[in-house]
Amino acid sequence: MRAFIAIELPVEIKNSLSRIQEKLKIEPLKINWVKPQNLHLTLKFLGDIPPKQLNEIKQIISGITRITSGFEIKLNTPGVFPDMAAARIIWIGTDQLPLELKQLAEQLEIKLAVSGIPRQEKTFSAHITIGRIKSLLLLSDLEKVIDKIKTAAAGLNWGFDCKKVTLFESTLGPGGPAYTVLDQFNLKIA
Ligand code: 3AM
Repeated sequence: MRAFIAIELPVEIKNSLSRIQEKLKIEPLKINWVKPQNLHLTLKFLGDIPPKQLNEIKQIISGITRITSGFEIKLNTPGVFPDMAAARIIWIGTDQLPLELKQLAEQLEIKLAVSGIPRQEKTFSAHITIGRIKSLLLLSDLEKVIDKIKTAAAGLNWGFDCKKVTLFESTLGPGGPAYTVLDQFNLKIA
């Protein structure tokens, strides 16, 4: 089964992001916008795991979340991966990475690697993917999209309290991925 670990978003944040996506859809650009119900902040992509390994993975997540305090995250900046010249992913993230979130992602990498889950080479970057670019955009079009996100986001309060971590199964289909909650893990009460 294909699985990943993520932070779910409050419905108000999903609605705000969805309204921004709607404003951008009027541009005739080849971008797949992530469905509002699928918006999340990935902590760790696990890849294809054998179902019999699921319990071991849950134990690891539980061991980490139990000793990591909940935190507040403020989403305050749009960005792209890998860079403006070759952008494939449009995201909203933060330039104020909470220490607990950084530690959570690092601990998951370290402890899951012991169980054979491949480590992510890139350093953790807290982001919510909102769109996937299907074919490269003109730099001027991309700049316009980013500016529109900044304008639409100005004045929005995107802070939220993160109190739990979710293990998702991702099923790929013709209409895009469908995510199912496999388990949830409470963070320590701060
Ligand atoms: O939240 P984002 O978009 O960063 O891109 C996928 C998504 O991350 C990522 O896992 C999250 C849930 O699907 N993902 C999918 N395939 C991946 C892979 N082979 C991957 N991350 C790393 N390697």
